[in-house]
Amino acid sequence: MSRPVLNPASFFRRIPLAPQQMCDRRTRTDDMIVLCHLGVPQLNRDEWVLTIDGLVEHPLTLPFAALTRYPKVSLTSIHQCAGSPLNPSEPTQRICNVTWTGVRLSDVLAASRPRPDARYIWSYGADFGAFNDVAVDCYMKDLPLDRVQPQSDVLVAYELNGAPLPDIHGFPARLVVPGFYGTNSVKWLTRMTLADKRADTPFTTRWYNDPILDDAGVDTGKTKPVWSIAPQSVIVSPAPDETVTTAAAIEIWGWSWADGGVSDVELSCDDGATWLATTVEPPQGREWQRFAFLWQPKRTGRTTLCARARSLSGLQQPLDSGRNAVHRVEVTVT
Ligand SMILES: Nc1nc2c(c(=O)[nH]1)N[C@H]1C(S)=C(S)[C@@H](COP(=O)(O)O)O[C@H]1N2
Ligand SMILES: [Mo]
Repeated sequence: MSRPVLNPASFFRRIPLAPQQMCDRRTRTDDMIVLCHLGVPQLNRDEWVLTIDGLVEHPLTLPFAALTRYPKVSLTSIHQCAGSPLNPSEPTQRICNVTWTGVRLSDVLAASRPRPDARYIWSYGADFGAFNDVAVDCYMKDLPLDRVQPQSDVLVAYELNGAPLPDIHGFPARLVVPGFYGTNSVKWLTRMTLADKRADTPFTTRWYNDPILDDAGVDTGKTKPVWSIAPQSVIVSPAPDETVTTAAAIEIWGWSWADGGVSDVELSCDDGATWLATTVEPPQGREWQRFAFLWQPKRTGRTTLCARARSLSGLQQPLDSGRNAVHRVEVTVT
């Protein structure tokens, strides 16, 4: 395929809603994160094809109409940008909760008959160019084949919130890996290659890799890919700098999420000195979970609210370091 036109032709992004604006359970498409490292390829759905090759018995070349003949599935999932790969431990809250529709990648892969030695899927986007002065032939990520067992919820998606994918979100089709950071959900998907090892490209082995620390917190010199979403939470209400009174109890609420779901969220109304249990919704598929706490403020003055989530797998949100560090909201009590 000849190279598509990119418009915009280089890095383009939109930061999503601030936590106090995340009032709706499902995020409107116009309020979502947009993150395009290399620009936005302008693709024609009638010319687009998805190639499946590498360690497969039966390579496939699927035009859009052939892709959509696989059973159609929809799911609502958190979709989170891990933050800038140039500043990976900066805490961010680039999160939304949206509905994707498409086909199961496992159904497509079954038709290609992966060979027993296939362990990873390398996914290629149609975008190309330079990011941070490093030239690449395309955006590319890899995924363990284990994540794509039969009936897995990894999708090749062609709709977002019930409408065709907008061009900035990957038109005409993209990968969606629910529970993994957004960086893994390759937009403008054109090729998937099955391989017996990880892909050695800037987006797979250089950027989007976190240092592995030992039990004492010391860097081991090894890294791990930014795949599974760590537990995190945001306080939606009250908003920063809001004034509350000792005269009435108010509801403090927000969203919590983690790959595999959240088991509990604790809240502190004194900047982490003491923690209280909140009421958290049970996990519903891949969606974020609302937590709430009825707070009766007692002392007047400035105070800091913070929430910390724990995943069902037992990980807890760190107080101060890392992309998922707790979100703090300062309010005034009168
Ligand atoms: N082809 C391609 N896919 C991509 C990217 C990209 O630059 N090119 N950015 C990734 C990153 S870092 C994120 S957070 C998500 C953002 O998806 P969205 O813009 O549809 O919200 O897309 C991912 N997929
Ligand atoms: Mo991202």
